[in-house]
Amino acid sequence: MKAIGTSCPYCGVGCGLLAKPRRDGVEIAGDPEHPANFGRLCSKGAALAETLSLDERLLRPVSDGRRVSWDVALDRVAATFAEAIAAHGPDSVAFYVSGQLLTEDYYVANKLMKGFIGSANIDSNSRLCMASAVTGHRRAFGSDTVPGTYEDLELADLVVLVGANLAWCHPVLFQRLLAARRRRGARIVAIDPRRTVTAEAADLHLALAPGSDVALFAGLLDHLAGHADTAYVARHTRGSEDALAAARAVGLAGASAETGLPADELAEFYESFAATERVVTVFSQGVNQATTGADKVNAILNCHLLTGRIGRPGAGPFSVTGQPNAMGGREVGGLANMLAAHMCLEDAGHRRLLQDFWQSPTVASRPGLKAVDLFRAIGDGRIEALWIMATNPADSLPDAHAVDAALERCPFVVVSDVVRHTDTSRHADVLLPAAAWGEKDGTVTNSERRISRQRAFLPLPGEARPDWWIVTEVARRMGFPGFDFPGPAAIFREHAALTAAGNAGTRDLDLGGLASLDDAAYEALTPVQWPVPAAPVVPAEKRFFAAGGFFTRDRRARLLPTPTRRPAKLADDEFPLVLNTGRIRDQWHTMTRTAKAARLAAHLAEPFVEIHPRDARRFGIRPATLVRVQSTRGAIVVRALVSERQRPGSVFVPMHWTDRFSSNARVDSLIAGAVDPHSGQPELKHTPVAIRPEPVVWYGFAVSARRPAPDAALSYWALARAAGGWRLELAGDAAPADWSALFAKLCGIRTGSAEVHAYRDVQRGAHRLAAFAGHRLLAALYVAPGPVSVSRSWAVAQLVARHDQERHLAVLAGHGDSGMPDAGALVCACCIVGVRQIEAAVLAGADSVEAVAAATRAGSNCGSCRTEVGRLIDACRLSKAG
Ligand SMILES: Nc1nc2c(c(=O)[nH]1)N[C@H]1C(S)=C(S)[C@@H](COP(=O)(O)OP(=O)(O)OC[C@H]3O[C@@H](n4cnc5c(=O)[nH]c(N)nc54)[C@H](O)[C@@H]3O)O[C@H]1N2
Ligand SMILES: Nc1nc2c(c(=O)[nH]1)N[C@H]1C(S)=C(S)[C@@H](COP(=O)(O)OP(=O)(O)OC[C@H]3O[C@@H](n4cnc5c(=O)[nH]c(N)nc54)[C@H](O)[C@@H]3O)O[C@H]1N2
Ligand code: SF4
Ligand SMILES: [Mo]
Repeated sequence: MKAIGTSCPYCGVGCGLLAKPRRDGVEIAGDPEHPANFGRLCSKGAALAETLSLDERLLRPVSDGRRVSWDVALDRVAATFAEAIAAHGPDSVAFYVSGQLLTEDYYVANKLMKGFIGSANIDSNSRLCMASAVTGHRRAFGSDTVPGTYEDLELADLVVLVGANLAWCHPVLFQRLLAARRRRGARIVAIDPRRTVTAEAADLHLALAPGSDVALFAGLLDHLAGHADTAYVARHTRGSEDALAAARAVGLAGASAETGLPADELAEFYESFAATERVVTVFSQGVNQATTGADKVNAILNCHLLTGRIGRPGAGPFSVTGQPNAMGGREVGGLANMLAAHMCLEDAGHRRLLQDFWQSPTVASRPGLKAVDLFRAIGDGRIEALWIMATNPADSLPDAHAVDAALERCPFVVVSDVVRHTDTSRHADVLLPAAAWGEKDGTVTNSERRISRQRAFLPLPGEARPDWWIVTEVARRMGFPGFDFPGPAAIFREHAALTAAGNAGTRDLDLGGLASLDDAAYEALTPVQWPVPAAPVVPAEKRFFAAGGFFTRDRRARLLPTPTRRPAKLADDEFPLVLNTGRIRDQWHTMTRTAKAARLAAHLAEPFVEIHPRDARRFGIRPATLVRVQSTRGAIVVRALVSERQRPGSVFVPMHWTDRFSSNARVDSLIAGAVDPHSGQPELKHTPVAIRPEPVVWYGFAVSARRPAPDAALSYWALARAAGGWRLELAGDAAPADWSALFAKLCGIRTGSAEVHAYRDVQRGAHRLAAFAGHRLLAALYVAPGPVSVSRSWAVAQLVARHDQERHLAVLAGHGDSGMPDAGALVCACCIVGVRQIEAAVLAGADSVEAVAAATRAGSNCGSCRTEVGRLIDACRLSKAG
């Protein structure tokens, strides 16, 4: 069969893929022609084929826990929303949507809420992600415009990465940047409190105090006062005097005091910025997710505006988007304070234009509730009906326990998802089965404003339906005209036409040139960067603002004074450490899809807290033991990862683990949910916490062919896929009366159908049990008083090995004496290469990342692990030297 061109459902880099359905599955490869990735993929993209199975999928509508037909489910949703609106008004209902919807899905959801229900209560998980960037852009440019393109990262001589762990979160873009640096030499500066893999690859790492970015960039602006592009500033901007005055009050000394960075380190950065024409500043969640997020953004934009370094090849500020369609969501206005097509809610002319275009009874004129406030309103009983689409707020919103309580209290909760069981769907009255990636059609827009098609290459399974269809069916059942779309192409045409309506160069987003695509042209659409006006006067510009032309009334940009402010809550005696949260390389958000791929679980298989050795000593925490992390809002229990890369005084916990995969590791249950006053984006990277050892008396590790059923009586558990089955970490605060009974219950071993071997070392307090059915290992459990030292990859390999009597004993012994080499913890997820294999290659003489790649293939595909490989080479050298 022919390969079908589509795009990746994960990050905002928006890589193009080729999907080739085969008899035994689907083959996924990078699309060599796609201008985002030119054929490259990262570990998550490369593992997509392993996430497509239908197990755990939601395939039928469910109402009050029972399977129902689509008609019954849709009628109930439409009737309940209509009743709530009739009884309590349009603001008594809300949609909470996602940057993972396709543009067409998003467009109809926004149209229904703002144009027909008549409320602006539609907000998105983009509030947790891009809101501060949107606010910063609109305050400075008069529009939510990302001026540059990916190519700029390759053309720049200085790339500043602020609060962006690009190596793990935008891996293909990072690989493009590193390749360009190798080719033509460029300097990379990373600004992040942690020494991330990105920071390690940088030429300079500024490990600033958490939350101090405004001061750092105010100091830079002050330094740049003598390097301004005076012509650009005079012709195209306003506000530089006030911004510079505020920056002068900070200065180098203030920046050094606030960031905790030595003045000479800062000065080195400031001078290289001042001396380099081609500078790109890339920023992400270390900037946006803060109560000072919008000001951080403007502090960065100020520096580029003052020097006129914007919209030119290799120069500009660059907000990278997280989700595959964060940008598309902003285009259709899917946030509570925006209208469709980059129009403004506050602008009566825009509202009139929209109402005329939609022929709708109304258009919302007041901003709706932003995500965090929306869930507070739900908790207070102010929302009668809520519809959640393509997001998992019980895990990803701050104050997660309060979110649970709010969802329980809400009279009517609808969830559209692709997965049957999530922490959010457990609160739903109605569950609607959405078509997943690979089954649905539409468009997404990536970080560089490039619109790409997602195409179906699989049939719709069960009764799953695309999100746009679900929304339009409900709209029609509510009696609204304007939702009779035969398919996504027709929705896209309407969206494109709206962006051009009454535009005439007054709005940045103009897709007029795509408004009359027929179905065949839509089907064949190749990646295209906007703007795409109907009649381009000059050859379409790839970048914005090199010659001004901002979207404020006077067409000038604004520099804003950004006085420094501290985060909402600082560490104190009771909560002495600052909790930072974020992502790991191989998982996507709440793991509903990436957790299906065994190789993605092999990199980091457990929730953890990264702690600096000094803090670990101070709080009595030994490596690999369990730690309780406590805040004013809640507590979680996770594994200690003691590491020099962490900043003393701060700890880091990944955002990914949910109640589906661990006993108690939802990090958002610790976060209070203070928001930026301008953007409404919550402070997700700065929560005061306390840590202490979790009192457990035994630790366990199990592998099992069947999905284990961990028990609430355990102090801790974490579950992950493994080749041929599952792996489970566990721990308890009291020894069970009967280890065999615990083992049988955990791993579903039925007496009589399995041969169980047990081994006990009373002196060491160790227990080992293994169950076999003939040549097959069903499950094995290793228990010790401290963290279990059995090699995980070896144990996992036993699940698919053939076993005879002798090897039964080897399994119990917990080591492979049968010639099966132990690969160690996985480093390269693309080519499945472990730590031990890399160490062996280094000992055999491979002394560079390239040599290791030649010997083991590690790092030869997406390259995301190359920094880790480099670190291993250094470590081996050190240990050889020592
Ligand atoms: N593997 C993977 N990739 C992803 C995702 C995923 O789930 N997994 N999700 C996607 C999404 S939706 C998003 S939004 C992006 C996010 O991409 P990133 O923003 O790069 O990722 P994060 O890990 O959330 O945070 C980035 C960094 O901000 C740092 N930071 C914390 N506080 C501060 C501070 O005060 N100042 C500065 N300068 N830095 C700080 C953190 O230490 C962290 O290293 O990733 C996208 N890509
Ligand atoms: N502490 C902390 N919290 C954070 C962050 C952080 O850095 N730290 N980051 C924040 C950010 S930037 C983001 S973007 C959010 C992400 O947080 P979420 O959006 O909550 O995370 P996901 O796991 O991506 O949730 C997507 C859901 O949609 C479902 N889904 C997948 N495809 C489809 C589809 O086609 N249709 C439908 N209807 N459903 C689908 C998935 O199964 C899943 O349940 O988390 C935020 N929360
Ligand atoms: S970098 Fe990776 S996750 Fe992001 S779009 Fe490309 S393949 Fe997908
Ligand atoms: Mo995000």
